[in-house]
Amino acid sequence: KKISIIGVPMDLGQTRRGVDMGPSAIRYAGIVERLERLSYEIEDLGDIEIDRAERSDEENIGNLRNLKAVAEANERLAAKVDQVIQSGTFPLVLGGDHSIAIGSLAGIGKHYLNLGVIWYDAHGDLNTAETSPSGNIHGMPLAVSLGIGDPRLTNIANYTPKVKPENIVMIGARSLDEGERKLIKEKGIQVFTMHEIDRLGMAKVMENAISYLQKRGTDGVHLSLDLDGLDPHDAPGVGTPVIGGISYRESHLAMEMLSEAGMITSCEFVEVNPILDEKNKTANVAVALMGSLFGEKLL
Ligand code: DIR
Ligand code: MN
Ligand code: MN
Ligand code: MN
Repeated sequence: KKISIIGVPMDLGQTRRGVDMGPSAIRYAGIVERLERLSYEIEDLGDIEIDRAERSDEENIGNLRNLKAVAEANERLAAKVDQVIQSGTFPLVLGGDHSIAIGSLAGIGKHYLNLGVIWYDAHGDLNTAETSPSGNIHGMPLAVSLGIGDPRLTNIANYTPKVKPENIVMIGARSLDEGERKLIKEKGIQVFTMHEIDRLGMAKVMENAISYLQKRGTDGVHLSLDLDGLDPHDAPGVGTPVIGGISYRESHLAMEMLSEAGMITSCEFVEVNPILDEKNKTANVAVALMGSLFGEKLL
């Protein structure tokens, strides 16, 4: 059992500074020790290089902020993730803003015939340059991975799409833009919004999510966990907090159920912003959730 950690100090996919320090904050919160205690062998591959000098107005191409630098970093991330999977170890990617899911999925997708994706997030991340209210690429990675968007993003690692719409499950959505809602309906994406979590409870939602992906016959499942999926009370250190989110306890239950299902083959934890945080609370939450995901038990 070996896990390879890849840090991605990316903040160019949005405008709040500080999320580039997410990987450090998560390391300082003790991720390596936490997973070693579960008797994994941990290899920390360090950070992907981000060309932060590219942050300038000339880099906003159409409605795509910092397009070139985001695309280049994601190419590097895709190559690294690809390498990790080839070597037979589990890729654990630490963000950075959510635009890095483009590179993670580009590196992962080619290794599976029928990849599943769990998108744990307050948002849909299904925007394109045309539908985005912000121009922020961190609001676009799921659309990009479906092959929808600018070719400089959708063609990263030289293939597209990375995942099929019917193999995606979204959990925790409570802030969706109009174009995102349209895409969800058009593509038939499975969404468990906060309404379903309130109504059915997290246990039932996770049972349904897991059995949905099993019935789809997925041969691997990537977990993309945006810390803003949690309620800002439990995870305050995020750039786009949305009130009324998933609780700390519900999130632990979700991770424990994924661990029991034994279905997760890669994951990323993104949007931890230490500048906006309270004494590294959000990075600590991220590490605690990774503990549950990788099999920690109370007894
Ligand atoms: C918004 C915010 N939907 C956008 N998206 C965020 O800019 O596209 N995703 N924060 O995590
Ligand atoms: Mn997100
Ligand atoms: Mn989000
Ligand atoms: Mn969004």
